[in-house]
Amino acid sequence: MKVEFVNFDIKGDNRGNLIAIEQLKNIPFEIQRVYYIFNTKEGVRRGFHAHKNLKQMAVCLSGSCKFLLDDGKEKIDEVVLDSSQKGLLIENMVWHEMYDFSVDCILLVLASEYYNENDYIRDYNEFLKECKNDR
Ligand code: T46
Repeated sequence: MKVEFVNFDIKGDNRGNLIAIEQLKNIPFEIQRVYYIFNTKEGVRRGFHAHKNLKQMAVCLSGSCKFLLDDGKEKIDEVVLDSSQKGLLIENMVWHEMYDFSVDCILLVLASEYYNENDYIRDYNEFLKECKNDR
């Protein structure tokens, strides 16, 4: 599985930095929803699901966290997100878990669809079955 990062251009000057995020420009989908995860307690692991259709871009605006990514064929245990200049693309049908959140972590997520619980696959065996059906 290819881990796809997008590097955002910094519009920096002597006052500091600015990054602009634009749908279908540096984000490869139309953005319907934005959410962010912060104040995550020590030792917490989140996620444990895949999405049937949703595509997402995760950006760690502050601090750091790690992702586990699994496309049903290959599992990558540790993808580190520790830069506000870098987005991690999470395609649909990728099982993901997030862990090792630093206390100051603010994880911004841009999503291609509105929130829809029916889009979640929360059972790992069901996820593997769906992956096989897709092939
Ligand atoms: C994902 C990873 C990276 C809403 O009401 N609206 C929303 O847009 C979202 C994302 C969540 N919620 C509610 C549903 C739960 O009651 O917020 C609560 C926490 O959501 P969840 O347990 O799904 O959080 P994570 O961290 O396990 O997963 C989230 C996203 O839900 C998911 O799509 O890919 O972050």
